Parts: sequence; structure tokens; C-alpha cells
Amino acid sequence: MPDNTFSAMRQSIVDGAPDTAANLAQQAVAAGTSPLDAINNGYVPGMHEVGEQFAKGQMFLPDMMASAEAMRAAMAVLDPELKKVGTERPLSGVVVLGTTKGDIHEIGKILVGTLLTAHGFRVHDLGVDVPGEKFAAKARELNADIVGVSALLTTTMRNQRGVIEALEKAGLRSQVKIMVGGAPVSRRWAEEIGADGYAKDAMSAVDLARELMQQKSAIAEHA
Ligand code: B12
Repeated sequence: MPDNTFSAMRQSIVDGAPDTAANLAQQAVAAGTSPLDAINNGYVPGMHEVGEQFAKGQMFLPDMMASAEAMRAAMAVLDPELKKVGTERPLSGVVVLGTTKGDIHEIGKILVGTLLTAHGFRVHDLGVDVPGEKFAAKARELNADIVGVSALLTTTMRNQRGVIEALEKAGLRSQVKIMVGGAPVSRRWAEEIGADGYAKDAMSAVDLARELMQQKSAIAEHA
């Protein structure tokens, strides 16, 4: 896919133009471009630019909402393509996913869920603004292997710790691996709150989830 198509994708997000974003995604699919390349090289850089402009006061909340709408329009086209990657693979593990309490950012988390599903994980997405207790209840109900917690705000990051505490309180901590992510989150933060892993993007989240499943089966073998 030529660089100018990626920059047009990026611009469609900055402009908050859902029709253009969706059309470009359709063209990419027709041209056989990897959907992940389109997301990582086209649309996500657009989101980063929006974030930067918002931080500088050059863009406002309605602009950021329009950009999110454009991203959703592109994802609606690319999502089915992403899901085709790993159909009919054996079940890799059960993941409960959600965005922390107080936080309504969901685009990155949905992408993580889509790629995990495409790579054989069974994903239950709890949505946004999810309290720790709800993560714990769903993890118990589904006998989940992994709980994935997203946070996009520095103010809601600390609620990732709350999810870990809720799992501890429910007596599930030893059975469930916890992975965290989101723009302000880092490996260091993950270690600080006692999570089992951090991933910077959706594809790394798949690698991490596989690694956590291996750790789980190694523990089970030694038990
Ligand atoms: C789109 C957007 C919104 C949309 C969200 C729409 C939606 N349905 O999701 C709307 C307009 C609603 C919004 C609202 C707000 N936002 Co906002 N938003 C953004 C923006 C521009 C893009 C986020 C995004 O979708 N990125 C694209 C995806 C693909 O990337 P991602 O989310 O980082 O996810 C990837 C990784 O982080 C990772 N990952 C994500 N989750 C997980 C989970 C796990 C388990 C793992 C392993 C990995 C992982 O993998 C993902 C895929 O690669 C960011 C800027 C930025 N650079 O992040 C600001 C940003 C996050 N928002 C910000 C702010 C301030 C707000 C508001 C408070 C604004 C306001 N005044 O009201 C509100 C908060 C509302 C709330 N309570 O949550 C700030 C946060 C600042 C801070 N330090 O806390 C940012 C950084 C903008 C800025 N530079 O100031 N926002």
C-alpha cells in the first residue's frame, strides 16, 4: 500500500471523516493490504496526532469524538478481515477484557479483543467503565485464564490496581493471569501494581497472552 494511502487514512482520522476512513479501508481490503498494517501505519498515527493536538488545545472534545467515530467506521470494515486470520484454531484460552472504572475509551481495547479472538482466544468484553468486582465476577463465571484491563487516563490507571485487588478478594488471583495496557500504562506500572504483564499494542497483547497461557500450564504441570 503506498505511503500516501496511509497518510490519507491518517488524515481521515484527524479530519473526523468516517466516510473517507471507511472508503480507504475498503480500498485497502480490495488491494490485499494487511488490515493490521492499515491500522498501525494509517489510522492509529491519526489518533496519536489527534491526542497531541487535543493536549495542545488545538482540538476540542467534539473533534476528538468525530475522530473516534472515523476510527470506528474504519474498524467496522477491517474487523471482519482481522478475524479471518485465525479461524478454526484450537481454543488458546479464555480472556475477560474491559476498560477500568471511570474510563470510557474503548477503541484500543476492542482492537486487542479482536486480535485475541482472531488468534484463538475466547474473549468476553465487559465494555467500558467496569468496576473491579465485575471483572472478578465474570472471571469466576467463565473460569477465565486471563483478565485484561485497559486504561487510557492517568486518573483511571490506578483502577487497574483495583481490579487486581478485587480478584484477590474473590480468591481468584492464583488462577487468573492479569495483563494491563493503554496509552499511559508501562511495564514499570504493571510491575508496581503486581500485574502479570503489559503489552504496548494489540499484536503484542496476543504474544503476551500466549506467554501467560504457557506460564499457567507450566504451573499446572508442577502442581
Ligand atoms: C479517541 C479518544 C477519546 C474518545 C474515546 C472514544 C472511544 N469510544 O473510545 C472520547 C472523545 C470519548 C475521549 C474522551 C476523553 N478523553 Co480521550 N482520547 C482519545 C485519543 C485521541 C485516542 C485514543 C485511541 O482510541 N487510540 C487508538 C488506540 C488504537 O490506541 P490505544 O487506545 O492506546 O490502545 C492500544 C494500546 O494502548 C494497547 N492497549 C489498549 N488497551 C489495552 C488493554 C490490554 C489488556 C493490553 C494488553 C493492551 C491494551 O493496545 C491498543 C491497540 O494497539 C487519545 C489520545 C491518545 N494518544 O491516546 C485521547 C486521550 C486518551 N484522552 C484524553 C482525555 C483528557 C479525555 C477526556 C478526559 C476529555 C474530556 N475533557 O472530557 C475524556 C475522558 C472520558 C472518560 N471518562 O473516559 C487524554 C488523557 C490524558 C491523560 N494523561 O490522562 C488523551 C491522552 C488526549 C490528550 N493528549 O490529552 N477520548
